[in-house]
Amino acid sequence: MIKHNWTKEEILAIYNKPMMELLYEAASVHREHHNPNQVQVSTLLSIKTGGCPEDCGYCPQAARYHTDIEGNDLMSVPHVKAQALRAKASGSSRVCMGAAWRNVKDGEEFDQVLEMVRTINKLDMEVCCTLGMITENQAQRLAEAGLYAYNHNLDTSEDYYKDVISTRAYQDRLATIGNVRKTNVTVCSGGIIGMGEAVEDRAGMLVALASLSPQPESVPINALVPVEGTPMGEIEKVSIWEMIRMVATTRIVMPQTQVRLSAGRTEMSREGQAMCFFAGANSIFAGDKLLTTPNPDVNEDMKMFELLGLQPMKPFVKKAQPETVEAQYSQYKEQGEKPKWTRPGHTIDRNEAAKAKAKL
Ligand code: SAM
Ligand code: DTB
Ligand code: SF4
Repeated sequence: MIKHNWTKEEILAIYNKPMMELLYEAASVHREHHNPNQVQVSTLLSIKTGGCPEDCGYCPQAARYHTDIEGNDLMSVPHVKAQALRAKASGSSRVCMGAAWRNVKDGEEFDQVLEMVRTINKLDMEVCCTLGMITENQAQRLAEAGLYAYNHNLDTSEDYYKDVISTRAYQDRLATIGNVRKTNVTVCSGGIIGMGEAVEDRAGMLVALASLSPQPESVPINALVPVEGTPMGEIEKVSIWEMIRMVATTRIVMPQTQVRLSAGRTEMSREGQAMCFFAGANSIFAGDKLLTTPNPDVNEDMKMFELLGLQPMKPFVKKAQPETVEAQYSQYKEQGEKPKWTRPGHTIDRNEAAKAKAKL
């Protein structure tokens, strides 16, 4: 039986346990539900980089901040296919395509993304997309193309979200996750630690994720990668112990979920990552780049796997491969909807300061 009604207090009590107790409990839950020697490996691909209209305080792709990233228009389908084949050859079972969009708009670009999904699914790899907010119809069209997972992070607690982003509301995130849930696409939703949030906010995010029914099939735990020019560029990096506590707590409250050790691995030693795997992490992002920031070298990761006796998981172990419906046979046509996603528009001082600095 999966427990969905975790309280913040219960989660905090787990998070703050003596480290050895926490590790023992998390590792025990992990073994009950998963093979502890298997780790799912995903490769990220930024199919549309930079120029995003949102003001997410952590994100180097927000157009309003001045960062050094190189922006790109939407990638072509053959380019994506070539990258997916490379990822497959290096042991990845999943490709996660990210676009710096606020939300998906029906039209040529979305059609091109649907073709990317069809192409990768036909390579017998799990396909994930993270494209911002989507409607139910858009989720259905992605499902029909053969999408395996949709990533849409809650990022932090509902309270702290207001200090991170002013261009959309927590409810919009939950609504998109709800739209994905109406299809057979699995849900990937997690967050970031080290953005200046309190431990209570980490627990608050886990309450929100664990209360979803069913719980997300995967939960990425990112450590903030502070990028110069963003409002969070100067924040001190989070300690490995906090990462281990967060992974272990996530594992305990969401026992069946794939817990993904996500951004921030370049700062972690092998020993630190091994503790995270012991504490229940069973997925990573591989490849020398995340979306715009560095990630450990694939060969180094494979050496780490060998050292720890870990094996990359095969695709479709947890859920069968979806079928791909070709565009001409599609049941779900574009509706040209204009959904009213929220724009709360409150002011976040550090976001405003970073924007003002970028203008100078
Ligand atoms: N635009 C889409 C959205 O926001 O959902 C998809 C791409 S967005 C870059 C995906 C996720 O990357 C964010 O939700 C956030 O959790 C993570 N992310 C972005 N910048 C990060 C950073 N500097 N450090 C850690 N995680 C980050
Ligand atoms: C997730 O939770 N982390 C990934 C993926 N989902 C899309 C993205 C991490 C991005 C880190 C900053 C960058 O490289 O731009
Ligand atoms: Fe845009 Fe996503 Fe970055 Fe926010 S996290 S600025 S929505 S790309």
